[in-house]
Amino acid sequence: MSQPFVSVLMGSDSDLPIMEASFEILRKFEIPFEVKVTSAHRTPKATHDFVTDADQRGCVAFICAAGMAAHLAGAVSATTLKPVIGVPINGSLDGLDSLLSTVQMPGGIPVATVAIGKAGARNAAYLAAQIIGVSDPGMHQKLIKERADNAASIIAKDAALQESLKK
Ligand code: RP5
Repeated sequence: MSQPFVSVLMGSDSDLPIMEASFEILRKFEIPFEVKVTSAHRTPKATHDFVTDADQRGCVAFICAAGMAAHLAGAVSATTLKPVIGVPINGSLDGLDSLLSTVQMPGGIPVATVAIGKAGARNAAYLAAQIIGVSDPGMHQKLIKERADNAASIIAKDAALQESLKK
């Protein structure tokens, strides 16, 4: 891919149902992306090689989803200077294990950690869009419209609620 793109990495295919929420937002913003199942623990060398290659091919940001002792985002951040967004997957302990494993990085090797589960998967894609939007005015405009649409939908929900309460 010569266009800037986002790489979405998952520790296992069991993370896929959650990460579909990320793909949906990336598609909405027309951001090219690739998806790879690769594990910090089970395939460490393949993960390193994939990230190095994606980095050289022009990946602008990595989204890394993993559950349990979730070290994928941290391992990716250790391999690249591109922004790394970590999505904690709720595979066990309500996702608290993966949240702490993802967020508690030592100074100098950052992982931008989002919420556990689907909300995090969605926000990872929004954050990637915002990273692209810093230098892409078209993406910036799309984000402005998205925020306005989001606000309009909440206002509409409130209006519907107020109507239903009158009955
Ligand atoms: C993590 O272990 C994966 O990201 C997944 O969330 C979890 C369980 O993996 P599977 O046993 O379902 O392959 O590395």
